[in-house]
Amino acid sequence: MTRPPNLHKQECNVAFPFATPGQITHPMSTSTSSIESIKQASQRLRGSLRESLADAHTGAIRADDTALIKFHGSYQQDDRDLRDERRQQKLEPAYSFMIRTRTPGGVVTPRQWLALDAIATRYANASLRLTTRQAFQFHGVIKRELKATLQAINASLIDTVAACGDVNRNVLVSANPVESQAHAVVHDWAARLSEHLKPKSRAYYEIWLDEEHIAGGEAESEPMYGETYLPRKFKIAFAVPPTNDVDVFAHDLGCIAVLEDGELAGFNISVGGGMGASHGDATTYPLLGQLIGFVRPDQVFTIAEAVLTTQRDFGNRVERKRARLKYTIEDRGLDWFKSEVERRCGFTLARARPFAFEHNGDRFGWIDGHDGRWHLTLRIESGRIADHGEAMHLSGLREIARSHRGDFRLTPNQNLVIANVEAEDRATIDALVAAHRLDLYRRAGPLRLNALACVALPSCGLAMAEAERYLPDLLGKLEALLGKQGLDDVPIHLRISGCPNGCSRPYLGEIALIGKAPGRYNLMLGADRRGQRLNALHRENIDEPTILEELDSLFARYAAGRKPDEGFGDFLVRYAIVRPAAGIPVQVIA
Ligand code: SRM
Ligand code: SF4
Repeated sequence: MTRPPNLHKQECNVAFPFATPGQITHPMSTSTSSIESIKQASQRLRGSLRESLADAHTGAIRADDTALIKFHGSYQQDDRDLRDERRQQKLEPAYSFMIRTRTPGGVVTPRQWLALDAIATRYANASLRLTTRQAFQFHGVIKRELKATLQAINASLIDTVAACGDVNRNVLVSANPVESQAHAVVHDWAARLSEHLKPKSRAYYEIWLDEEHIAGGEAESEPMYGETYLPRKFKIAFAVPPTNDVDVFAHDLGCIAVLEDGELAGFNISVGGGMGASHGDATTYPLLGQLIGFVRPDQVFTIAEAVLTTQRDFGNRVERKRARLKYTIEDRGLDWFKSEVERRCGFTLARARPFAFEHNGDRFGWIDGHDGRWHLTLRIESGRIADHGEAMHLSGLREIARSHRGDFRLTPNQNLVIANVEAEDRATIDALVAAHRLDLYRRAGPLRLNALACVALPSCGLAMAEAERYLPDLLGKLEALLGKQGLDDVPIHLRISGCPNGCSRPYLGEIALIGKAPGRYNLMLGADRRGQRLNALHRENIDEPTILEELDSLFARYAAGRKPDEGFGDFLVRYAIVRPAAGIPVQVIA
């Protein structure tokens, strides 16, 4: 099996020796990364977190604990807007904690919504952030309230276990799983897999929920992960064609549902997708996952465990930047990887079955569930729910949650579905949506509806440029350019990330801006709208006037030369304005 050339990538010629399971070997160095030592010494993720939390002299936790707390679903951050000022005042940075939920497929009840809203208002910065992985994030929780916040989240029957860290993360599922019985079945498999792949350590329950301590952790074991867990994060998504809203090929493990006569026949399996890259480091690059075959539903736990443990045993534990599954497969070859996975599974994968994706966006507005229930997808810009001026989004959704009898579903595009609404409740919800200006989906054009932005400044410690805070302004300027060409109604997918790590999956945007420095971005172009072709670098390190000038001229060429229904990315590729690597064929026929 070979993959087409990837232009994001410059060659890395590191040859890995063959390791036996459990061995940690890498030719570049004989030492493991420091995070590996921290995990190893942590007594299964306990570290000195209790002591860190008890230390009232600082708003921070101990350095090693900053690595461990991620496994519990939290990151230590500091307000970057205040960094200089506080440095001048000789104060420590304004430390606070981001907390992320584990919510497989992003489904919560109205009661849970109200609890999350209350937590955001009481402990965080009065906003809920819907993520690209169907989770909620709270920002700005201070150390002395961290434990109470996690307790409140758990009291709502939502946890944050393994929401971050070197483990399997929140499992994505196509966001409209209520349209058919098979969608619901897929969701159920995903939720059960998420549970199955959770770490077994009781550290979380002891530290945050005061469960009795098991001395030294000896009595517990971590059979799937071992003492050092995975070399790096691991991500799974379940797609239900024809929608690829989960961007299934961006994940370490992708499960593409195959429905036959409306029933779930099984899943096509893709492996080795990932977005992360570092500027100027040619050994890191985004990659699409590759199909390795088909499994029945009852084989999905086995294949997931086999892929995960192969990565556990052969992933790079020295260079964290190359510790993702995509590089393990690049370095050892897909044929090797597939046979190792099959050996662990004890069965051979069947040939992948045909499937076709139509798009990777969300469908806004009301959708008929054809079972007497309706689903309303709202546009939530950058996934941020707060009250600002007339846009009283947090309050509005609180009001809706008070009367809603169905559930809420987060989409992998940072939007929100008010799902399972009885026909007679639609008018009430419509009125609340309009009263709180949650009706952007009615007012905005397709560029604004489909755009994604990562969090970036001020909370993200890795941001090099703005993303979420810049998006509304940028969209206004681009909408004006599109309007000039009569392209207002053409769906064009734009994604912006404050750095090359790719949290908004920007390498799958028809237009993407990747933060390089304050006010400066790399302009990437040419992905499709199905999540099946990566874009390519067009202009490097450019400022806003240059971005607008460049896109203005490309929009003009597109308006003049496009075929009916031809996407912007497809047009740019047809005209050889950008030359991305070949992607996954539109129709995949085994
Ligand atoms: Fe991400 C790190 C936010 C989805 C690739 N990501 C971060 C951190 C935690 C920064 C850090 O390490 O200090 C960001 C916190 C910002 C903040 O202040 O909240 C962050 N990532 C996000 C979210 C909130 C973006 C969003 O706007 O929705 C998403 C939360 C997902 C979730 O609920 O679990 C988020 N991150 C992604 C995705 C998209 C996806 O998974 O579908 C990717 C690309 C896919 C992938 O993993 O390949 C992604 N995040 C990264 C990376 C690069 C990983 C790599 O392979 O190199 C980092 C950096 C790292 O891990 O060292 C990162
Ligand atoms: Fe932060 Fe970079 Fe992720 Fe944006 S892409 S949230 S800047 S790590």
